[in-house]
Amino acid sequence: MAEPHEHPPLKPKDFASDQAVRWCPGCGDYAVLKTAQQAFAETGRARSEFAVISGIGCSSRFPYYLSTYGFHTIHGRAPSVALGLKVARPELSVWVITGDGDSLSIGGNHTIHALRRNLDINFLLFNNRIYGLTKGQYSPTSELGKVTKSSPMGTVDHPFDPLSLALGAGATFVARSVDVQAKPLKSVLLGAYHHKGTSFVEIYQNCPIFNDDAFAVITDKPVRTERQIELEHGKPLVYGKKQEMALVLDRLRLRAVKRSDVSEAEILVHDTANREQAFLLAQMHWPEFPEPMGVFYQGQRATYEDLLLDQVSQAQKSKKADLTELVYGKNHWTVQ
Ligand SMILES: Cc1ncc(C[n+]2csc(CCOP(=O)(O)OP(=O)(O)O)c2C)c(N)n1
Ligand code: SF4
Repeated sequence: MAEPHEHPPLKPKDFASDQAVRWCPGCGDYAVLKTAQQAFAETGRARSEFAVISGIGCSSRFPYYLSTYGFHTIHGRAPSVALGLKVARPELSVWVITGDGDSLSIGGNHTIHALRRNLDINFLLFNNRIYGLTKGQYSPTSELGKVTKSSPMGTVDHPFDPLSLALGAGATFVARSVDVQAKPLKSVLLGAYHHKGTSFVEIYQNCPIFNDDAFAVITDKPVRTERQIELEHGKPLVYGKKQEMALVLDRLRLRAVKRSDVSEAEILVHDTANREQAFLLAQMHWPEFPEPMGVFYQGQRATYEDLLLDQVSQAQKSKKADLTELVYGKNHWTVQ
């Protein structure tokens, strides 16, 4: 992440483009767009220092609506285009905008390798558990048994858990938020922006047309505090209307218990540096557990572009390039 350049402070509306936003009324993408514009303005960076890369899907229309640089690329390939751009222009703040179909189905391979490489990019996965743009087929995050146009008898597919996948692939910043919960979403987006390395943020996004209320059971206002748990580094993992519930570790397994049934010392404390704990948290789902929101894991390791660009500069210093020597090196032969 490069230092901000000098320029007058920008407002969220400065990040809005002149394009008419064409999502269905009530689509969760509107809320994410608004929050992203706020977060971008808060970074203090110029619009020309952002590049937003998307694949194909409703969510992938995002770059049109931001007054930044951007590409609307091909289905599932946004991570690869982002990689090329970040290596060529490492000073840019690069964001990948993708859907659950785009990044986990056709783009699954590109996604895992981007995460493994730890490029300094920010990956926003809009998870609505459906293919929105192609009108409602099931996706790799649709729940088992989901009835859709492409699975009239219910899916027989076991779904991906995107955050476990991201942790397993080696992402160094892994977080989750909800489209309409603007404050925590903005905080996660800013956390991703400031993190050096690949940030992976899953956003629970409502598609009212093809999969309405997919997350309502945990995102509806009246039930939110009982069914979500806010992750805060150094804070005990407690939740509920009166913070009366807690998480404890029992023989390497998480257990949700009444706070009054355990001592305070037994309650698990959130540690964003603890990857093993993050894996356990990523597998928590309602109704057995509350669903965690916020930063699950944040670690540090060298980024792909830094390692690669170091190597390039070392090679440039070491000797003069000789293409003939490279082509006719030790291992060549003549076919007669
Ligand atoms: C090579 C290719 N295969 C298939 C498609 C059809 N297609 C377009 S978008 C899409 C899935 C989009 O779903 P998701 O990524 O979840 O995004 P959403 O529209 O829900 O935001 C598919 C299969 C395509 N455009 N290109
Ligand atoms: S189909 Fe769903 S995801 Fe796509 S714009 Fe409409 S509401 Fe949004």
